[in-house]
Amino acid sequence: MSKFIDEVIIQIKSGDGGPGAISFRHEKFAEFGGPDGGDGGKGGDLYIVSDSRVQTLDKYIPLKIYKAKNGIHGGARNSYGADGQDEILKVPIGTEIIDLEEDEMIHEFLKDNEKILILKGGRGGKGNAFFKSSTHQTPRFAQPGEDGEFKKIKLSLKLLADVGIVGLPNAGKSTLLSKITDAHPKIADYAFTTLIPNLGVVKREDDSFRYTIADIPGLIEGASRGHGLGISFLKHIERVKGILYVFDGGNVDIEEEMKILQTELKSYSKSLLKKPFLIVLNKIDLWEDKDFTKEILKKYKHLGEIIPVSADKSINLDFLLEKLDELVLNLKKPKSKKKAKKK
Ligand SMILES: Nc1nc2c(ncn2[C@@H]2O[C@H](COP(=O)(O)OP(=O)(O)OP(=O)(O)O)[C@@H](O)[C@H]2O)c(=O)[nH]1
Ligand SMILES: [Mg+2]
Repeated sequence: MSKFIDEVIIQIKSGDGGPGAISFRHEKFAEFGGPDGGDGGKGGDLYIVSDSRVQTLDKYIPLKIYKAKNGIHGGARNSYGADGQDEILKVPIGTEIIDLEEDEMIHEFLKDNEKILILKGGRGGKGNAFFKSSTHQTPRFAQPGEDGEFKKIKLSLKLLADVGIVGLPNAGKSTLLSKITDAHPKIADYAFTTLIPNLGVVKREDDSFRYTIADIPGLIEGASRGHGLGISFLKHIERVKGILYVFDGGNVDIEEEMKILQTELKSYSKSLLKKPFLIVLNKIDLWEDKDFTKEILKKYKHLGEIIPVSADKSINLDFLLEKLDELVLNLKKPKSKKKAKKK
């Protein structure tokens, strides 16, 4: 899966109603039979449904028209035309539908299997049999079917992850994701290995509790001005409950790096800075001097809770997971708060 399309503009149309029929009964001994033109069928509706088995929007062809079928026209002998078949478009959970003409959001899919009626099919036209009355025995007209509706929409996918991993390139974000979730992202010793977001699931052994983590491309200073890979992928962490800032323990000025990351996050959306976070100091296996870890933790403790780990050598990852559970569940026990105060 190398493609990851998270935005596409398409056109959609519901089916036109089938026209009603104009027809007259031909009876052997009746000079004029009565009108017997049947009604046309209803046009198909257009639905969009969220489906957890769909991961991206890459099956949608930009600007293509996705159509429901038209209703069939009515027939003689009062036969009704068949209704047109509905069209159902499947999208990943986390997709927003935006009406481009009105410039407004139609719907945001936050759950699996939500089925939303976007465009209603046109009504079928009435056949001439419908228009017969005591004063009008032989109507020679029928109703046309009602036109279906049309819209130009944008589908925009924002991943629905509980936690987002943010860091400079090469900090070891993808390595961490591969160790604590079921994901297998590409890992390499150069900047911008990750070009598209990766999503992984953290699972507990008894399957009682699970949550998702998104690993996004590395951020650099000036990303908001288009440097590196830019910041548009930050939309994928807009909805996370918490952020994991990951730092390369080889570069010891965490404060400076944190400032760079937060400046870029802020320029995307201030709300990202309001989310709870943990700081992960990665690659501590590279340090010979174990006291160095203590020193660093003390020096930067004003930045927030720092968890030293080695993603590559799996050091301290269980502790990190415990902290992540707390972050996600927001289950900070009062006990641990007291402890923190004593220190
Ligand atoms: N020594 C050591 N190396 C690590 C550790 N974690 C990751 N690395 C190495 O650091 C390099 C970068 O790792 P990635 O996981 O690709 O880093 P990333 O932050 O995802 O990088 P981008 O996707 O480019 O932003 C790779 O060579 C990893 O093997 C660690 O705990 N210790
Ligand atoms: Mg990566």
